[in-house]
This record gives sequence, structure tokens and C-alpha cells, in this order.
Amino acid sequence: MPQLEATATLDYQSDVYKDAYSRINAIVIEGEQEAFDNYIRLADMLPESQDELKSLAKMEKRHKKGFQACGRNLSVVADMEFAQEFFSKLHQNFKVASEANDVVTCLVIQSLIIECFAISAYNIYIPHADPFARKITEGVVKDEYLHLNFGEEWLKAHFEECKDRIDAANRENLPIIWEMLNAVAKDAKVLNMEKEELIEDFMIAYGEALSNIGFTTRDIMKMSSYGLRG
Ligand code: Y39
Ligand code: Y39
Ligand code: FE
Ligand code: FE
Ligand code: FE
Repeated sequence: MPQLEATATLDYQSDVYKDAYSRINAIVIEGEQEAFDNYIRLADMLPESQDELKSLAKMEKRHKKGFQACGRNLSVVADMEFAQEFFSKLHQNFKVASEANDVVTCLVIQSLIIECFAISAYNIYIPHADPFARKITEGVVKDEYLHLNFGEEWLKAHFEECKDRIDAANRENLPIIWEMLNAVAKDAKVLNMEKEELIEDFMIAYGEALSNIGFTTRDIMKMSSYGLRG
């Protein structure tokens, strides 16, 4: 990975960079806001984990503020309308699941799929980020592992009874993540974030999560392949 070389060629003040950043920055700001809302909703659904979930939500609020500062630092105006559209399908699926009190699907969407998406994107972004955004993102990504861990632990503890529901939620939502990646790939490339690296990191993080929860390698292979059927 020619990261140093690639970073040296980025001009963070160029119009091309700032144009792409206006959408990527908006995606992370919107994503962090929706993550906040989702953990608040989960705190209602899981009273026994209320305090922990509220503390995760608080972190998401902090992440949002951090990324807003990253945009301001580059004098970029985030395209929030684009970002809301970007998240609309996952947002809708989370809403339907939460209205049905379907904790398993809510956890699969937010704590597995979206957190793995964030972890892979932030890890790929860090070596290419401007120094201000790099510091912020390094702090954020540490928290995202805690969020992923919450989902893993809960689903692992209820594995036998929720196995089929996890599989169904995966089948429904992984193709959406694949679409989202494709919608942002061109802008990500301007920030020196390669699509292939994003997919690779995502699949590693997501496969590890499924394994920690209790799925076999065979299950994981099958479940990962559903991402391609979007
Ligand atoms: O749990 C969280 O904090 C997740 C909401 C944040 C997701 C951010 C999504 C990042 C996608 C960026 C795409 C760049 C290729
Ligand atoms: O190429 C593949 O193996 C596809 C099955 C996988 C689709 C899973 C979606 C990947 C989303 C990556 C998001 C990175 C931020
Ligand atoms: Fe690279
Ligand atoms: Fe976050
Ligand atoms: Fe998170």
C-alpha cells in the first residue's frame, strides 16, 4: 500500500478534494447522528443495558461534533441532503425493525453492519487524512470497536434463539451496504481511499464479528456472499 506516497499527493485545499469531502464528511456526520438515535432507541428496547447503550449514544454525539469540526477546519460545507438519501434505506429498515420491537435486527443493522462499515472506512481514511481529521478519527475508531463489541456480546449470548433472525437481517441489509459503498466509491477515491481496501477491511471485520457471535466458517461464507445479490 503506497500510503505515504499517496498522502503526499493530496491537496486538502483543492476544489476537487473539498467537493468530494463535502459528501463524505456529510455521510459521517449523518451516520453519527443516526447512530446516536439508534442507540437511544436500543436503550429503550433493552432496559437491562440502558446505561451502557446511553453511554454508547453519547459517544456517537461526540463523534458527530468531531467530524463537524473536521469539515469546518477545511472550510467545507457538508452536503447533508446527499447524506440523508445515502442512509435512507438502512434508516427505513432500522425504523421498521424498531417499531416491531425486533432487537436482533436493530443490533445487526447498527452494531454489526454499520459499525463494521465505520471501522473499515475510518481505518482506511486515517493514513490519508489531514492532520486535524486524523487525530479526531483515531479517537473515534477506538469507540466504534466498543459499539461493535456490544452487538457481538448480546447476539452471542442469545445465539441459538436469534440465529435465523440474524441471517435474515444480514440477507436484507448487506446488499444495501454494498450499494452504499458503490455510491461513495468515486468520492472515496479522491480521498485516496480505495474501494478494494474498503471491501477487504469490511469483510474481515464483519466475518470476525459473525465468528465471535457463533457462526461457523461455512455460515460466514454463505452470509458474506449475500452482499453481492443487491
Ligand atoms: O457507529 C457509527 O458511528 C457509524 C455511524 C458511523 C458510520 C459512518 C459511515 C462511514 C462511511 C464512510 C464511507 C467512506 C467510504
Ligand atoms: O465483494 C464481496 O465479496 C461482496 C460480498 C461483499 C459485499 C459486502 C459489502 C461490502 C461493503 C464494504 C463497505 C466498506 C466501507
Ligand atoms: Fe492506501
Ligand atoms: Fe460513531
Ligand atoms: Fe458507533
